[in-house]
Amino acid sequence: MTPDQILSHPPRVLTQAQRERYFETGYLLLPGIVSTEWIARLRTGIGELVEHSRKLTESNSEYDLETEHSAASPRLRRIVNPSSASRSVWEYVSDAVVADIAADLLGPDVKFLDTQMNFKWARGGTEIKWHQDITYFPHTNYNLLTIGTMLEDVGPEQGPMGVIPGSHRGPIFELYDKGGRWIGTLRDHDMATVDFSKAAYLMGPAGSIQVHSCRTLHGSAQNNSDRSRPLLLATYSSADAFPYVPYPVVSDQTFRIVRGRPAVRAHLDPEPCPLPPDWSKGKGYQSIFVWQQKEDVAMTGGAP
Ligand SMILES: O=C(O)CCC(=O)C(=O)O
Repeated sequence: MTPDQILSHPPRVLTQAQRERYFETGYLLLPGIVSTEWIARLRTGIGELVEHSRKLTESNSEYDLETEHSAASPRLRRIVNPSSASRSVWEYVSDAVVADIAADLLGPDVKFLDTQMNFKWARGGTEIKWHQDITYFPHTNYNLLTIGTMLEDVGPEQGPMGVIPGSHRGPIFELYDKGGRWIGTLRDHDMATVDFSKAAYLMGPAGSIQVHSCRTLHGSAQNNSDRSRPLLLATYSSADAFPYVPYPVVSDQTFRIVRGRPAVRAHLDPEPCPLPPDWSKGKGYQSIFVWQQKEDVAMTGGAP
């Protein structure tokens, strides 16, 4: 669907002006839109998963731990697909305001892809370097987005996520170094082409929502403040977008239709997208942090 086709459907929760702004800028910030009841449920659900992490001494496919993590003092970078482990998180992302926002921006037929719980723990929570999400999971079209729910207040010193307005209409960058090694972030010479003075930083009280298009350039700094910045991210596509390489973090919820109906045809956008490594090979997909921080074996891409 084109933006005009999406906008021709009546909205569920957003105003027409908010929808138009999203298509214009590639992002949206909705301060304090989620109810305090939902935020309390999500904090409880995520808190239970953090409790579970006390038993872990190293990262696994679901829990990405900071090196300082311990049973006495958990420190997590991320939980992968917390919606698989927490009923509250799944009910929230599949049947609450976030799914309606996705329908307002993707069209009435919406497919759920994954959730990521990014903690950005107080006093050192890791930087996320600049990238576009679509290069991690190319689809037949670009109607994909990620919705972040702020579980705590987010201010400038906590490493809020920054976006480059309008970058969703610009080039899609390759995320390999010159040796063909996946780095999951822009190369220096591509970074030099971006005007970072235009960055908008997404902040607000707990219960605020941020949305970014899969093509929008974004990143966030290390959190050196005394307050963590837990951000629950949910990624969706229009039902007629299909991945043409293995999706990085599949759960039994991935590809479920959460609004409207399944597509009977794929929508094909003619603009090609750079390919990620083959996530079905080797150790497969681990975490955005692993490659950006150069912590593990190289994944390479390009022709087989
Ligand atoms: O948590 C953030 O600040 C950025 C999230 C992000 O870009 C990602 O997880 O891919």
